[in-house]
This record gives sequence, structure tokens and C-alpha cells, in this order.
Amino acid sequence: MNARYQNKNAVVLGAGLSGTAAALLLKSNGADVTVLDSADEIKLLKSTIDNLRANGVRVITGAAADQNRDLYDLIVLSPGIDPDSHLAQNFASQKSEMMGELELGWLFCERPVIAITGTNGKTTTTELIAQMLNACSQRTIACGNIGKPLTRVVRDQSKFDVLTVEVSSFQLETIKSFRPTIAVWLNFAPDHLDRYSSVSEYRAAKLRIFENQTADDVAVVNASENVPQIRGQRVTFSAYNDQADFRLSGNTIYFQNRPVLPLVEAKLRGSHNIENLMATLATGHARGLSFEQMVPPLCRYEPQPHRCEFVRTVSGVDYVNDSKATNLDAVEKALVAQTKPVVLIAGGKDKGFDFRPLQGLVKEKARAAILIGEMAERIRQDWSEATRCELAASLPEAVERAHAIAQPGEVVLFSPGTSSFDMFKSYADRGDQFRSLVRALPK
Ligand code: UMA
Repeated sequence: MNARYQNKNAVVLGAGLSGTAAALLLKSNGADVTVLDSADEIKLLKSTIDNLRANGVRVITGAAADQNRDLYDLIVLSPGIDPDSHLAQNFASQKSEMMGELELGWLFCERPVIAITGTNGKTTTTELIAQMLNACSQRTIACGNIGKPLTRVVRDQSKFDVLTVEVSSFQLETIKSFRPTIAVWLNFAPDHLDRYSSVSEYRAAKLRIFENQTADDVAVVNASENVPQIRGQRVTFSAYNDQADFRLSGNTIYFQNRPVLPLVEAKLRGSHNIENLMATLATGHARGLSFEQMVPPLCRYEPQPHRCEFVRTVSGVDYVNDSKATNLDAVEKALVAQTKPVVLIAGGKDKGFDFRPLQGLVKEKARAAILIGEMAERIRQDWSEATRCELAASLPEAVERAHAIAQPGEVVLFSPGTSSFDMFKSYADRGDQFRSLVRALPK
């Protein structure tokens, strides 16, 4: 029990995964907890709300939540709640302490933390690091933005030697003292412009991963990135820069002058995945592991669903599910990796960026583009000179059209380039639906 929260009057904003975990952690530490969620109760997960109430947490939803301005000692934000949102602004003028869910988890954390951020590859690298450390007898769990909130994991932390935490800009935005022993910066590209007013604001939120590190900590950084003001010991990696500590030569990853991982032995493909492997090796090295220990589990790692996942070949056409591509950088990597002409299915929620930067690559790689969701018409305007563009009203219609257009020897690539929330519950739901539609296609 952490006495700091005993009898504190706390409010948690958001009744999703993070808010629920934060509320239950506070409750189990003696706080009086209220959860506010702007959504109507009928739209929230009944089992979650029932569980909160059964544990003595007060839950207020819909308009009543938006109007709640009670005085609380502590306000905790879920990552999906913008500090500028109506719900959060109701408490902005109060003098009470406000923090994000990641910071709250950190305040309970008694284990060293490895934190991984980057626009793309965070989840793969978090899983790679966790799988490798566990195989090398360093007990850990992949958690954080990957779907297991830190506030839930700290309740079981005695089972682990170290925590491997995927961290998003939304979570880093509200940290105060969060200090990873090893911080990994994979890459950076524009994203989330529906939340941030500029790309530099998004980058500044992410850079906070290094904010509380000291010379005793390690910063694993992509050498192609200009990352300033790091106090930790910098270890660099890059598939494109020979000066990096972890670098590529031929088909082998080198650490300085020593070959450490022949890529033919790994199941991951593409230069972005080579960099994910390098960042993982750098992290293990910083934790005192030898390359001989690290390489076998890394080579066993299987690519995860929704990340350039091969689904099936139908009448000589390959179908690839890349639903995890929620920004342009990810689509670019998926297109570059294709060796066959592409029929591209893209589009989704409007996240505040246009698709023009991909014009050249689309022209080179995509014979046609089928566009869905809120962004469909805007993407057509951006790409109409680069390739043949068609709009589809739904994902089933898009798959049907791709099936009609694609010729033997081509690939249908579903790489949306933006998030899914206009039509689906999540990128995983979107990818699962794509996979089912493809599996149902006639031979
Ligand atoms: N809500 C309000 N008012 C608002 C906005 C939202 O009440 O103004 C409520 C919603 O009605 C909903 C709840 O807040 O009930 C959702 O909170 P949330 O969006 O923080 O969702 P969680 O379920 O807590 O999931 C969060 C992360 N979500 C986001 O950052 C948007 C999950 O990352 C993460 O897995 C989870 O915590 C566990 O740590 C998802 C994500 O999309 C996968 N992350 C982004 C990304 O990877 O690009 C950053």
C-alpha cells in the first residue's frame, strides 16, 4: 500500500484500458476514486464499468461527466484524452495535481524501465526486446501503449526484473518524473496532427522520453535522427549510416567492427525491421547480455499480424494486410518493400495530414489505388495524377474491386496510412476484417 494515496480524493478521466487500470490501482491504495467518461454509458464496455463499481469506484458518464467540476486532490488523464479537451479543461483551473496514466504507473514502479518510442516499429521492438530478455533469463513483460497499461503491470511487478514499456507521445506529454534506465528512439515522421497543432509539437512530446535521464542511463538512438540534449550514454544504430555503433554491412548487422547478426537467419524483413533488431541488440547489450545469448531468440521472432502480414495468394495475386500502417511513413516502408506491381487499398480517419508526399512512390509502385473512409476523396485529389484512383464505400467493396482489378503477379496491399476509428474499432479490427474478406474470396 502506498500511503501517499490513502484517503485522497482522485478523479480518473477516461474509462478505457488505461483509466480503468489507474482507477483500480488508486482504489487498492486507499484512495476515494471517481472515473469520468464523456461517452454515454451504453457505448462503454459493460463489464469494465461493472468491475469498477464492484470495486467501489464511482463512475460518471456522458453529459454528467462533461459537467463534473468537483474538487479532487488528484486528476489522472488517460492517454487518449487531450489535455485541451473539454473534459480535462474542466479541471485545468484547479490547483490540484494533474498527471497522465504513465506517470502514475511510474510513481509505483520499483523496477528499472526500458521505454521504447518512435513513430513506427514501437510495438515490434517492444515485443522483440521482451521476448529476447525473457529468453536470456531477464524476466520482463511487454507493456504500456502495446495494450497493457503500466498502472496494471506495477501491481504484479515482483514477478519481473525489468519492465519493457512502449510509450506514445500521448503518454509522454503528461510525464513529470518518468525516467527510463534505457530509452529507445526508433525513428520520427509526421503523425497525430489531429491532436497536435504542428509536427514540432508532436516531436517535442516524444522527446520527453529523455527528459529525466542522467549520465547513469542509456539512450539508444537512430543515428539518422538529430536528437539533441541527451544526458544518458548515447548508443546509435542505423541501416544507412556507417558511423553508427550498430550498422549494416552487406546482409549482416555489425556492432562496431564485429559481425553479430547475419540477417538470413532472422524472420523479419525490410530495412525498418533491421533497425528494430539493431535497437533491440543495443538494449540487450546495455543490459549486459552477450550477442551469442541474444541472437537465437531474435532469429526465432515471427512477424506479428497486421504488419505487412501475408494473407493468401488468389489467382496469382498476393494479398498483404498492413492495417498497422496508421501514418504515411508506414505506407512508404510497405510500398518500398514490395517487389511486384501494387493495387493499394488506403484511407481512413482524417488525422490532419495530406497524402501528397507519397505521390512519387505511388506513381512508381502502385498500378491502382482504392480509397476508403473519411480521407478517400482527399487522397484521390492528392494521387489522381500518380495512379488510377477509385473510391469504395466500405472495406468489402474495396476488396471486391481490388480482386477485380489485380492481375496475376501483382500484390493487393492494404496499407491505410491513417487510423481506423472512422469505420472500425481499431487497426486490429480493421486488419482482421480485411483478412476474413480475403480468405472468403473465391479461388
Ligand atoms: N474519452 C473521453 N473524453 C475524451 C476522449 C476520450 O471521455 O475527450 C474516453 C472515451 O470515451 C473512452 C476513453 O476515454 O472510453 C478512452 O481512453 P483512451 O483513448 O486513452 O483509450 P485506452 O483504452 O485507455 O487506451 C490507451 C491508448 N489509447 C490511446 O492512446 C488513444 C492505447 O493505445 C493503449 O494501448 C492503452 O491506453 C494501454 O496503455 C492505442 C493507440 O492507438 C493502441 N495509441 C496511439 C498509437 O499507437 O498511435 C498513441
